[in-house]
Amino acid sequence: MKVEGSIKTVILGEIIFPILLLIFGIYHGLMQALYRAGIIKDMSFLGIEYYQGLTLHGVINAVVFTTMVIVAFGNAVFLYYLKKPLRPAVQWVSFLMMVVGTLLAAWAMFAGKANVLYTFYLPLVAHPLFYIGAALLLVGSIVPLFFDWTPNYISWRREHPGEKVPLAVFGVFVNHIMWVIMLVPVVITVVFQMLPLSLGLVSEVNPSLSRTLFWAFGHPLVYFWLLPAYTMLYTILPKIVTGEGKLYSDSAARFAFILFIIFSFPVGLHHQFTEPAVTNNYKLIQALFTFGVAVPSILTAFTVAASLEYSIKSKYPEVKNSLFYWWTKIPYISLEGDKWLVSYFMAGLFLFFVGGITGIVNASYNVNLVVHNTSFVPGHFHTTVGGLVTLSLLGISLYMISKLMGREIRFKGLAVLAPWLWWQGMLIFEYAMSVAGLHGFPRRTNTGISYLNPDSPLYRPEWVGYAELSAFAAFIIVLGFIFWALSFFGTLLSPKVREDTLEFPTAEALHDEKAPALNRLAPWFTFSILLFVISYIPPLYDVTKRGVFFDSPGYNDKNPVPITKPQSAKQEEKPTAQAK
Ligand code: HAS
Repeated sequence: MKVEGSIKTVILGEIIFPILLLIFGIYHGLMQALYRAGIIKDMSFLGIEYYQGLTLHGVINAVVFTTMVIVAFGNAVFLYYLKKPLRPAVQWVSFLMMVVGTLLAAWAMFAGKANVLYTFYLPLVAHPLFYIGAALLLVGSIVPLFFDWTPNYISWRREHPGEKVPLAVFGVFVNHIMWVIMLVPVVITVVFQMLPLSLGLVSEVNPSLSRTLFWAFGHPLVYFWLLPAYTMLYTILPKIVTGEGKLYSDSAARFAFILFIIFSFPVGLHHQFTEPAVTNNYKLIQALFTFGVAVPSILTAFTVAASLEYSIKSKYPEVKNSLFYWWTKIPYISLEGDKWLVSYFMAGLFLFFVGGITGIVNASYNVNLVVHNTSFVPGHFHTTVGGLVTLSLLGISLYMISKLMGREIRFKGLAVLAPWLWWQGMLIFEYAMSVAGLHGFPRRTNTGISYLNPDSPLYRPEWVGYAELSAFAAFIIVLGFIFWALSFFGTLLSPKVREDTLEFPTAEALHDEKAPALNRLAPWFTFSILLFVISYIPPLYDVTKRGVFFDSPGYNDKNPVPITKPQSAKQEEKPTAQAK
């Protein structure tokens, strides 16, 4: 379909703007690996400090790039499948809010006034513009849901009574409603804790409360990143793998999305297993729910594998009776038509297999105590958000600009090799980080000037080899990104060769069962919100026992200990003074 001028500009902007920033994000990823391996032995490099670079790396890659491209994909999906126009005013407001917000936060980070990492919970404090910028980005990202997608969804359903809404729309819609719900706790901590502290309106805050509210957002956030990738795996991958492939079961896919609605929220405490303020029982309950949230991913693994098997075996009868040999017929490296995209999804799936296993390790309460705050955790998330999610978003970005701008994909060979370099690099990186993590190698630490420095009393020689291996892996990953970027910018700057259009290859379902319960969202969301609230009442009570908003002064990276005593400590001192 043809996309009207200004809507096309917005969708392209939502892809190109974050990708320009991503260049900085990826660069700072490489710098991290070099610092940690001791190849850069300093507190800063080219005027950017270690924690400043780490914040830029996390915020740009995991927050800005993902959010904006997910909105672009959502806009395109709603347009293409529902064939209903998007409103230019709504789209421009959303886009400009995201751009201005990102620029404000970027200023704070580049100026060194927001070295708070991408998990910006207290007691680290940033410049107010960092929070205002983040808020604009997040609010801008939900504007299309309220003013474009929901009205279009409702009117489509009215016009198509009894029909299932297209699966891609279902996935994107579910994901964005979840996004709005998960924003509530983080907005509370930003508005009532972070901003007042940052503006100097209060001198003390409660960091345990902030962490709990942050993680009530922070874990569902990972599914906000993941579900667009799953949407592509269910709709696009089975089709392009042979050109006429099918999705094995439509209901299995919808059921997986529904399970995410239920289980994505009551699990944030698995990031706080070591949080002293929360009672262990609640942590255990949320650990069990975390195993629940792995189920829709396992379901996805089976549905995607069954779709691939069915599609390949229908196209190549010679492998019909094989148990595993059909895997060799998947076009892992193909320049034919849209098959180049297969390499992004398959490389991503292979990485996610590892990411899933390490996620289960993290979730296993007592085992978490071995890996928490070690490099095992970044090992895990570079194969999830840095694996399947990033590869799917890079792939779909290149796909969308080539279609929307009427360009042929330039340097297609590089575009196909890019995800495999990324995969190889990430796999080595994951191995090095995980094994080192099991030996206690810490995360978020400039180890090159401390533990890996032979002149330091902290020197730990057993970590050196792993850190150097992860730096080597980082070079392979960056090479993969350079291949992708050459193709992306080559395509962007090449002349138009055909009509610009918006289209997504879409697999029909082999089993398209009628399952009306899976098509109604309201009951699932009601249940999910109830479960979310109930599962968080006891931990929130725990963390507010010593004061709701005021407990501890803020820290910053220049001053890692509080200057004044928390009010609760002062109150506890009073009886002692009286006793004297
Ligand atoms: Fe996680 C920490 C547990 C999934 C991202 N996670 C993080 C952090 C990030 C992150 C960014 O329980 C760090 C936060 C920070 O900075 O502190 N995570 C899980 C669990 C899952 C999980 C149980 N995480 C994700 C996804 C992410 C993500 C998805 C991003 C997109 N994670 C944790 C825990 C922590 C944590 C703890 C805290 C650790 C700590 O101590 O700080 C599950 O959802 C995973 C389920 C996935 C599967 C895999 C299914 C496999 C598929 C591939 C099939 C392949 C095929 C191809 C068909 C069960 C779908 C064939 C392939 C072959 C090889 C045959």
